[in-house]
Amino acid sequence: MSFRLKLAVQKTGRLSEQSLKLLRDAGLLFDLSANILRSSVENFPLDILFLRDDDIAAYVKDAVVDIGIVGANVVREQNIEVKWLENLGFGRCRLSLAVPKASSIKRSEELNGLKIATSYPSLLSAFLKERRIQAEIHTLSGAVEIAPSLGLAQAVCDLVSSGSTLLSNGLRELEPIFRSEAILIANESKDQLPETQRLLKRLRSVLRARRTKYILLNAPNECVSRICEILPGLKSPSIVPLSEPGWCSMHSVVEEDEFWESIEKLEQAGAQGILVLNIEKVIL
Ligand code: PRT
Ligand code: ZN
Repeated sequence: MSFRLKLAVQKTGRLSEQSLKLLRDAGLLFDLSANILRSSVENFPLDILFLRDDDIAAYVKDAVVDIGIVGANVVREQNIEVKWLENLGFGRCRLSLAVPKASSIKRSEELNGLKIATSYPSLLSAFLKERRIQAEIHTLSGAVEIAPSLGLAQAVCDLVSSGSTLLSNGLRELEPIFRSEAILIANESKDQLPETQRLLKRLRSVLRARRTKYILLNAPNECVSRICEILPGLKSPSIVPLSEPGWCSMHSVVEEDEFWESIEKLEQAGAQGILVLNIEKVIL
């Protein structure tokens, strides 16, 4: 039987939906049903395995699977040696220190001598060591936010995305100690496999497309050089003459953030009828 790459994704949780969407956006066809633990991709030599997020990095390291999608926070906390192939742009969160709202503590250094509850003892311990803060770590496997109200700790260190969980538990964020997102990891001897590289290329084309927009605008010929300076494309913009004499249409691919910053400048430079379109894939 020919070789099939094995990819682990989270079975049910915050990364599941977006992980599968990324694979589908990359053109992979596979079936899903409620209790399925493995699915074969029809149009690529890939099997997807559905696992608990805590197990994924270890399975990748032990070559039970070749690659995996998991939060950077989990990989760093477990300190497992795997190849970090790509940041995937979803599952963003931060591991933050927080204290009760009424606390007078304003800076992390003031946690000296106190007890901090967390499910991330390794990341927290590294942070405390670096800052020379001598605090006691109280490790909990979940429901960290209620530790101060139960008298178990004076502070917590937990994942935050919107901040509403901290708020509803009467906590105030002090400082982020680690910023995380979903990442693609590989076994150290599997990252250079042709199948891994082919899949990575496909995923990167989707990720790049998600970050970029296709821009079309009209401009008088005399404004073109100024607009080119404002509108840095992947390469240089395409310029097509319009039927109206002295005018042209300019097309370019730009990072969305960059574009919003430049839009006023583009109008001031003479751009008109600006269209912004989504891109499906960017192959470089
Ligand atoms: O069952 P399994 O073990 O697979 O899943 P799990 O329950 O351990 O993990 P899950 O699904 O909760 O999270 C998977 C990954 O999602 C994490 O490892 C992070 O990389 C990422 N992620 C992104 C988050 C959050 N955002 C997040 N907000 N993981 C957890 N949270 C929790 C946080 O712990 C806190 O309880 O959400 C709460 C805070 O959210 P806000 O929006 O109120 O700030
Ligand atoms: Zn978990």
